[in-house]
Amino acid sequence: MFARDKITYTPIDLPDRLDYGPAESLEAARTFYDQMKRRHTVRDYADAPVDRAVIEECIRTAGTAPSGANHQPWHFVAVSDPAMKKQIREAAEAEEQKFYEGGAGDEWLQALEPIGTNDQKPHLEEAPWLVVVFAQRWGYFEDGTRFKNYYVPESTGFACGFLLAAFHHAGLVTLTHTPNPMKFLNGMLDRPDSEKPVMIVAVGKAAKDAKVPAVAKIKKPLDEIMSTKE
Ligand code: IYR
Repeated sequence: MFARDKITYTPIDLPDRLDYGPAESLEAARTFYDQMKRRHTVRDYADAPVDRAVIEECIRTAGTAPSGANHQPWHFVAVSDPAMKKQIREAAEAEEQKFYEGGAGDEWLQALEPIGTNDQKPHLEEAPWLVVVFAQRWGYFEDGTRFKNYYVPESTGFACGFLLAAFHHAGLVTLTHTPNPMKFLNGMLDRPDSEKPVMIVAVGKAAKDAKVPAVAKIKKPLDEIMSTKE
């Protein structure tokens, strides 16, 4: 367990400094953009295994994300057991049926039409791994007393972003899935009540004939997402 109560502020020299000049910075920024713009959310998975070691390294990367007071309020459950994936699929589809039958409301369903989603989630069984991300609303000291976590949704959001980027960098594709409610995942995956499931990330190799919705290629131009005050 993370022994937070014994930690006091001790400044150390910034490790791992990258002393890029402006040209190198621009080159690195462009290279990374070029890499990240090739990430797509994919629902069609190849019937091919992915080594657990790859999943572990990507979750390690997610664990480097910044977090409120460095409490790292997250836990990742990596599931490859076919029986458990089937159970997760069935529970998720039961929730999604209610959503798509009208629970979502007309406006939401209309917004999803170009994405082509429905209540069927075969990828939850077909992807070789599901990584279920839990947010820890509070933690425990070694003596069992509780400590508060801060900026929990923001922190887990950062970790999820790092996770998706890491999987993409490793040549894998992902689908973020958020059935609502997701409480069934606590019981299924033996996680305590202090944790809230935030996302199921299906991950694997893309199927040969994988499709993505055309609309997913339309990204807002820079002048729409950025303004400057210089
Ligand atoms: N959770 C549902 C619905 C859904 C909602 C949004 I917002 C999306 O961008 C995609 C799907 C589902 O997974 O189908």
